Amino acid sequence: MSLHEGRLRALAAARERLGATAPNPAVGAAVFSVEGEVLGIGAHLGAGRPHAEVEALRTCGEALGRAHAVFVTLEPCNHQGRTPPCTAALLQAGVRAVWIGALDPNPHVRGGGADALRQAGVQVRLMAESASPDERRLGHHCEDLIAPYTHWLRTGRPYVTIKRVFDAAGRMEPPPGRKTFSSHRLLEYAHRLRRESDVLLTGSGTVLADRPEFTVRYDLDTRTSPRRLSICDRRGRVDDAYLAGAMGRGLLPRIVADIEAELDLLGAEGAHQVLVEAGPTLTGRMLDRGLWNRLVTIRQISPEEEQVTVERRP
Ligand code: AOF
Ligand code: ZN
Repeated sequence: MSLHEGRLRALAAARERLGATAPNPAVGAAVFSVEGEVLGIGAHLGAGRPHAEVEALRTCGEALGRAHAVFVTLEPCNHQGRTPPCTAALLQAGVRAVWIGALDPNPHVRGGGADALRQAGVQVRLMAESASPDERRLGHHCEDLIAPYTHWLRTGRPYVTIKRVFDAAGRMEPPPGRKTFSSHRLLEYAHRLRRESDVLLTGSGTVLADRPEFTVRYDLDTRTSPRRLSICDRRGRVDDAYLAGAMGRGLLPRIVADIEAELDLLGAEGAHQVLVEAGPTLTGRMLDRGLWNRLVTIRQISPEEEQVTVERRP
């Protein structure tokens, strides 16, 4: 495996954890020997659990003595939080070079980990500043990976992804009796969007019309808390049986009157990413009020063909 492939595997390991680490970011790391052999790969499992670097060093096992360089998607922390500083763990393992995918946007951390490593004589390289196009691209992927975390730190609110589906006639609601996609690829994509979110947000209209299950297939057994399901229901129309059913499926439902107040509350609770799966009324209201960061539009062109477009709010 090449150095670059090893780094991509660290990025993939981090992506697997999206939606399971809040209020911490998803982070992945890879450990290399001086010859560039991959000795270990690890990811941060969630708040209160070991950081990615520590996990990656642990998976080296007996090869740990040969650890020479570490790639980490996020700048190693230099502070005592719920876990000890990663900079110390890297130094203790005898690591001589650290490649950083993205600086930590946390203002209390940013640059501190990189500086501490440099001061200890470790060669530190930021992917964003690399002369290699592959490394700069990797840096951008690492920044994209933490976009919800960065947004949450900056605004105190979660990053909002709106998913909307148009049928072949351009109507936004799914046709009666058809709640799901025909294409396996799209169904998987829709489930991945749910899995990567800390919160699912919908409206009473959708609940009453479709009684959606909001299950998250391919979920991680490492998630430590149930996923929040926020339901905008100003008129109190959603029945207790639906809420009880949602709890039975491992969701944590909450009836919401005011979307903006709910985004503030979710941010205060540490949620980084919200996925909106709602009907035209709530979706339209959130778009009109600019309460979104990413808009995923799925058009069903024919029963066999669907088209996906993704827009990001500048
Ligand atoms: C890393 N590696 O894998 C992660 C980092 O309370 P703690 O100890 O878990 O620290 C949380 C903070 O550490 C978090 O806000 C972020 O700045 C950083 N996350 N850092 O070196 C990791 N998850
Ligand atoms: Zn750390």
